[in-house]
Amino acid sequence: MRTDIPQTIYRKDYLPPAYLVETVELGFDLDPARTIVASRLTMTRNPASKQKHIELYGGELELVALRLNGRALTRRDYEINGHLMRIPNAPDEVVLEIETIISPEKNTTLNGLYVSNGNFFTQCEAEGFRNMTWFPDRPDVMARYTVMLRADKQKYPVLLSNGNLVEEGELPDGRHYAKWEDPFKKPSYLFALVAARLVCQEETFRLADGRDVLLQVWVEEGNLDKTDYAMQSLKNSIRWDEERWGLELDLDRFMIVAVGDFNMGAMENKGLNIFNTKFVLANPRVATDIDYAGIEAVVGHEYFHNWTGNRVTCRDWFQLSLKEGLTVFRDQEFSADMIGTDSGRAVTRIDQVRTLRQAQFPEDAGPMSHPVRPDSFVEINNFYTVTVYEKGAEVVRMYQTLLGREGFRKGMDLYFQRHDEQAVTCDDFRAAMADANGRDLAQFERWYSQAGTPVVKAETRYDPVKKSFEITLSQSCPATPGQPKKQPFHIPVAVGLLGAKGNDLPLTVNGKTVGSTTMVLELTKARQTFKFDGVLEEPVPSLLRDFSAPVVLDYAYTDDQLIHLFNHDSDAVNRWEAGQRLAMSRLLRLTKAVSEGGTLVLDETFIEAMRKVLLDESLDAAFREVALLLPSETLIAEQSEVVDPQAIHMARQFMRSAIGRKLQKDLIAQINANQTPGEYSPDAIAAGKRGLKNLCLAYLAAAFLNLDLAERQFDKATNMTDRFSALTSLVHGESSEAERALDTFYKDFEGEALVIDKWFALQASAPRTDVHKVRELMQHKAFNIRNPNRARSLLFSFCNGNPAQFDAPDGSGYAFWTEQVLALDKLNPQVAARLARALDRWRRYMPEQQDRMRSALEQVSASGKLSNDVREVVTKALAN
Ligand code: B3K
Ligand code: ZN
Repeated sequence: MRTDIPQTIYRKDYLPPAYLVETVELGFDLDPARTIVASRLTMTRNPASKQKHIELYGGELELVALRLNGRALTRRDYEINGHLMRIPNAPDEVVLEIETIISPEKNTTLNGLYVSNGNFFTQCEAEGFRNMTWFPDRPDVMARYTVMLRADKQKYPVLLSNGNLVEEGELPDGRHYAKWEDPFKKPSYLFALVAARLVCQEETFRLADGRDVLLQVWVEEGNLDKTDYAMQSLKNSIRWDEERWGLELDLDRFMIVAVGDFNMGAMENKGLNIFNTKFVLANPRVATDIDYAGIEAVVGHEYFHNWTGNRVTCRDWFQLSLKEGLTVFRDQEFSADMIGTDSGRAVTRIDQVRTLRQAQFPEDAGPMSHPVRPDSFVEINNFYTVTVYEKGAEVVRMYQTLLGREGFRKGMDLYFQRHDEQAVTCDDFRAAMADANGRDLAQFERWYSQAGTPVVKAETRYDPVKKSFEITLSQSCPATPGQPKKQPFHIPVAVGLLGAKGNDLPLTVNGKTVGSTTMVLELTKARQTFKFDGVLEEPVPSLLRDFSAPVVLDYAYTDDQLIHLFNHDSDAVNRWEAGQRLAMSRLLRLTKAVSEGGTLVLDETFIEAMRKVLLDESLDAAFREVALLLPSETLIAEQSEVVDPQAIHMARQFMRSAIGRKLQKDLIAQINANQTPGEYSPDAIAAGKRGLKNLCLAYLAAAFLNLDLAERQFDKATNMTDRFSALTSLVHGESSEAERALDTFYKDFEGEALVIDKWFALQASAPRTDVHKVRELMQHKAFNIRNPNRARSLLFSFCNGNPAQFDAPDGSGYAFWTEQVLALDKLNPQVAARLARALDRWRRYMPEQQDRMRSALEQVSASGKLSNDVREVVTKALAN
């Protein structure tokens, strides 16, 4: 851990590498305490560079030997400055041999080579490779790798790396070896090795071109009953990539390995994806519908990286969204296509919008706000954000909205044709889209360079004489750190017009009928007016259909208009959105009433709108569920002028219990109507029914009604979705059975780490759980702060998921946060920095609360020994 002032890296400073690496031969003599890493690099001077020195990066390494073209180098032959080694005056052709010693068992950062439950794993993105050996560890250095692994055969019977296994055999002293060769050039961040005691489910799978490939899912013994869904998802991903994009698996073998200690979801290492167990292991007993959906999405995501990320990679880390935004878009489309129905597709789209608003809009409005392609960073790991991922995916989606599906596919084809096996930029992607379609997408660049969430204000005017309808759109974008003024974006705004009967009106522009009842308006100026003719009645506009751009839409809808849209809009996203607007205006009013000690009332109009959608059998259960879900406390906070977390919580609880009380009969009827007896299946229809049923249960629990239903469901459930939902209702409904149920649940699943994570998370986010209770839970024998999943399940669930308690007026939550950020930072800076972001929005609170939050931030900042990761987050939070 460094204590010096962290250095900021700027995108504008990019220089091509001085040397290119042709081949990398790696040898690992694996030992938890002392692993010897030998590397042999063949390098050539890069004609595109003016620099003369070889530059290598290294972390905490013991350097044992360094030879250049056979000659041992002494300390006078190179300089080391922090993490950078320079070897001056090297010839054009170089063979560099390096030997280092590292101690994987001491590596608690889970970055580089580390030990988890006695097994070896690596994580190299973004800059973990340098924690094993000195290397030009940057994504634009792509090389061919050969890897020799040696380890004790008893303890580590399985030795895996990227590509193909070319040799294996015995060694003296009970050791063995395996040699792997990756036929493709790759950057170092895609390197991986696993040395472990694991078992696998495997299958041969035939690709579209007739080639047979070997697919494997590796897990610890005892988890083989939980690999089917990951395997099925992998096969679906391979097929889908062939069918939708014409992209085929380029290897003979593709492996997924699950590990219990992992900083994020999964990693797309070439041919050897390493996964958090959370996104591999599932059976009906231990996994919920949401877990199943997560596995499908993440298995897809990592697989799709094989083309978008691995075959075509990023020139530098500022271009991260080139691979992440695109790959999220691809996994979103995959999940939608797997459901297959229009309504299922709509629900997945609504989920994406919810995530964006819940997490990305606040990020875009806070101290860590950055463009999709950032201009600078201190610690790149802090930039694996919802902006780079989810907003990045929205940016990619907008190309498709502007160019059409076919046009977008043409752009993708051209992108691969031009850039296969290259390290490129977001501009290259945009150029491929533009050139393949003969379109000028120059202005579209601003989606990459300007941070902040644009606001699109709409004003409309109906002329009953001329039968015309005008929509005037104006755009603005709030200032963000370092960007006081913004230029207009190129924004696709999809619109439709609803008639009085709820039907879509035909659209006519300049005398020509538009072929569809939805039209994409292209807003490129600060203000533009679009005119529709032949509009025979005054319409209700349905604006930003399918959430066609990641913006805030500002339009003065009346309640009547919203109810009309909520009942009729053919665009499911806007139908849902109308309901959210109805709920939000009431939640804000209720919050104000709580703050000011006024009386709380909820109007019948709203209740009736909710009842109507609940009972509308023409709608899928999954849609009815999302339509009935209220905006979260975080979302209400984002819309409040000044955040009062306790008032927000009470207002929302009031609304939930009012729904429970007033719709009691209908909720019970829906619980009965949406049972899913028989064998469990995670498909969208069945999951949708469970989702709706369990939401009904939750509304009743919020009103402290019919808790016997939850009790019975908890005892009788045959799958985790129903069991855990019932448990949640018992805990949130403060049932006298809650404690018993929590105990039973713990005992039943004691050996299932992922289920115990749920057990912690539920308690951490329960309304009654205060900081004392969280501290008590930290003393539980199953709590372990070193395991990221466990830390997230308790600490993050409390700090991010229980605002009314975390933001307790006495500041106890912030004191706890300070302690935990500092404790985690000593072990795992990446995880610590994520937790550090819980105070990002401190400036939006009441002044006294702001003081408490600021002083917590200052306390962390004053700690001398901070990682760059946490340092960057708290410095930005405190900056003016
Ligand atoms: N590319 C990895 C994320 C790596 C995060 C490094 N801090 C997973 C993914 O997006 O697929
Ligand atoms: Zn990714």
